[in-house]
Amino acid sequence: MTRNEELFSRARKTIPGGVNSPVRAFRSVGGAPRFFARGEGSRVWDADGKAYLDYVGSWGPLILGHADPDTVAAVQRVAALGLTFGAPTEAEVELAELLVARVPSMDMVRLVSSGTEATMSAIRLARGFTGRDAIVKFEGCYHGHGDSLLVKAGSGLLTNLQYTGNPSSAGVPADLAQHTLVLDYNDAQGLADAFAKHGNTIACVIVEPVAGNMNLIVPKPEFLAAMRDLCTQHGAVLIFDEVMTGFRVGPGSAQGLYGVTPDLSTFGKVVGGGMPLGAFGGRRQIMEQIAPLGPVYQAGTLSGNPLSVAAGLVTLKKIAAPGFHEALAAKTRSLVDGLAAAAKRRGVKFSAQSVGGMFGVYFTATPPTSYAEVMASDKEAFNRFFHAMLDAGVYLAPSAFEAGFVSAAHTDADIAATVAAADAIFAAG
Ligand code: KE4
Repeated sequence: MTRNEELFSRARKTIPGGVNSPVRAFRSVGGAPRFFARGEGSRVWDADGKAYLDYVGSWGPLILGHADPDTVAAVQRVAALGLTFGAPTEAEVELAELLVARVPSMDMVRLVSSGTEATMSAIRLARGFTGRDAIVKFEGCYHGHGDSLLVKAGSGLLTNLQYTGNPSSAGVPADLAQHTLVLDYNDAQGLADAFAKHGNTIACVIVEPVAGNMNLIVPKPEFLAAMRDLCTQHGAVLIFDEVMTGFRVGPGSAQGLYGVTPDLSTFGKVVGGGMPLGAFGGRRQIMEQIAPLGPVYQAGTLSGNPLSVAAGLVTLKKIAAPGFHEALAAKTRSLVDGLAAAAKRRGVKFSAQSVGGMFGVYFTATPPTSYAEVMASDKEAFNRFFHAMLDAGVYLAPSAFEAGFVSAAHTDADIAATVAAADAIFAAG
């Protein structure tokens, strides 16, 4: 057995599925997950000492790459001053001011410890603000594992495919799930029809402004615009779940890229620079409903903890450098263009696309634009490609239903080596 296999066998004795998050388990691609021992820049090393070019980047946070020296130094410096206080600190105010400055739709923001906490809190806030119970989400979108959002959700629930019921997960009471309306992503007419029927009962619409949890799906221009208009018309709160897209698809996140202003936004991943941090924020009138100011309770022992805040501040400052996002987007585009060109040259039915520093690869002739099209893609072909790339030292997301991520640490040589590995695999058929 390899060290990875030994560790996986040992892990399964005490951790359900041997992992602390289902998508890590390789259940849809098969085989033993890689246990990583070290990361540096664009690379990770597994328990057997094998190196991989990493295109998961811990599912998005590592926009600067692994063990960014400035981020690590900031965490080390701050850790020596105390790990947590359970009391306000100046750095939290600095981070809140930075987030509010970078996200014009946010007058105020609350720091939490994960994307799930951010979306769960934003949903409760929308319900408290409107006094309504119904929420709208889209099939294949994943917003963390809060009960109301585990309805036809994406990410690990699609990967494992046993969770595509309604609700997606056991343990979610039917009388809670009934308040979650699930519509089709990119179907503006379907959204309009839902509002026509349920308009005055809908507390909020929550959407991934670029979907990344059913692989990458780009929003149709009219989809987000219609959502904004319908929420305004019916007094519903529009929530952009930017946990994945935040500061990933551009300096203004997805709302800046598409020019649509949500009422609330949620963040995670990049804003913590690899440490546990999430955030939700929006219009002052809504945010002032949050405790201790208002009647909507929300709390957290480690919310805004010094180490996560330090990592977040360094990361957000570094990615604000002139040209950072343009360079990241160009590098990511060179990856997807290179992969698509190699597949075309070798006659393989394959497509790929990117938005900023995130990308999708598909074993379909053209990139899917809907959940149904994603589900029609050739999952087995992806799984074979995944393992062949893994053997070649390239670590893609271990699921056909996840997006990939490029970091500033990926070099042109890394991209070229990745394309060359794919070309050899496509050539081998
Ligand atoms: P976390 O609670 O995992 O920090 O964030 C939940 C979340 C919320 N919203 C969006 C748009 C997200 O993509 C996520 C988490 N993304 C997955 C990857 N697709 C996290 C990986 C995992 O579950 O282990």
